[in-house]
Amino acid sequence: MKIAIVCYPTFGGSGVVATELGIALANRGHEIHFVTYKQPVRLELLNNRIHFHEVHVPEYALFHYQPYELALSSKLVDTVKLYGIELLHVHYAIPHAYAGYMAKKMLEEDGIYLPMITTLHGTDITLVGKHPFYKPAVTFSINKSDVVTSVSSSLKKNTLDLFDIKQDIEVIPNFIDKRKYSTKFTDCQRSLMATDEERIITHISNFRKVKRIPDIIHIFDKIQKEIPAKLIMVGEGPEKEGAELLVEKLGLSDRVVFLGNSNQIDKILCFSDLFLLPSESESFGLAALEAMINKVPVISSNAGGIAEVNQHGVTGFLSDIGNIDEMAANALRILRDDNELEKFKANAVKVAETFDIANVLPLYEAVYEKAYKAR
Ligand code: GMT
Repeated sequence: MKIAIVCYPTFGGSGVVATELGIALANRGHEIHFVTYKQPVRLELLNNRIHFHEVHVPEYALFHYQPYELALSSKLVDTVKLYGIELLHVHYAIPHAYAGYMAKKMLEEDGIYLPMITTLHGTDITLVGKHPFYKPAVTFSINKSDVVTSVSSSLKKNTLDLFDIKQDIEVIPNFIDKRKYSTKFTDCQRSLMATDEERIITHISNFRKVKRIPDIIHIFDKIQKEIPAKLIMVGEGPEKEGAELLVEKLGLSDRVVFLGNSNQIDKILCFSDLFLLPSESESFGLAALEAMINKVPVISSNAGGIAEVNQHGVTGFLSDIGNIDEMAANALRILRDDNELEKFKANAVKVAETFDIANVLPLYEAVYEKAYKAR
């Protein structure tokens, strides 16, 4: 099939999922066209099955806000006509489902019917989409999608609770490609980060408020008072500066490393002993799954869909949002004892493997088929 994928091209989970899905579909023989404002960060190789079409939004001084949705829907119309695209998959309702629907309607004027799949990722529903300013448009564009999928049961429930949805929502979980992890890194450079005695704790995110970055630092503070440890903070975002100040205030500067955004997270996770994800809200927690496939147990909150990934007492532990004492105590339960750590590491990878793309890709192909046949 010739499929256009619309996503945010950034380090955020929705962009990562959309990109990895596109690459996997191309490997299965589909022709994939990414349509977005920048080449997705995880997209390294373009070839005759993977194309990238940049949406340009010219700056015009009259506009207080430049009309990205308009440019995106026009680009979609052109791309569909030029390449004979048969199906549109938009990731993130805002504004992609809305722009996709406009493209659909414009194409219908020319007798072209383009089925549209919308995948909900979380923030488009739980944080931004439910705001009264956006709600009518988000409800409309979800209801006008030919197929709607959500990345967890928890997100499906939230969507049905928050919006007046007339559509079925199919849960298709996020995934990893276990083949990528089947050969062990031989260059896992742990010694660059910590001594043999130290445990390495990692957090990866876009440092937004929802990630509760100060909780991570306080949890780590409690851990390092009991055992030798280092904290590696990967990513960029609005909460980073405050986090650096907090680290300094708590006298932890020699134990906490801020690495910024990275395309090498597997290499960082490769030498990590524990992953922290105490988020306020998380539809799925792709970062936790990526940690688990790298044999890293997870200490997390029980927000949203995290419990569908991190299994309490098996791959790590879950606590109520903000319960940093319990999170630190559970982290120490895992980290203090080599045998316990090994047990959690083995469980983490075992559970992560159930999210292998080989199990998930057919689910997407089935919904594509369904939408295509119904056109
Ligand atoms: O929260 C993020 O890190 C980014 C955000 C996004 O919009 O890309 O992630 C959302 O989608 C991911 C992929 O489906 C999920 O794994 C994240 O849990 C979800 N974030 C939230 O729900 C806050």
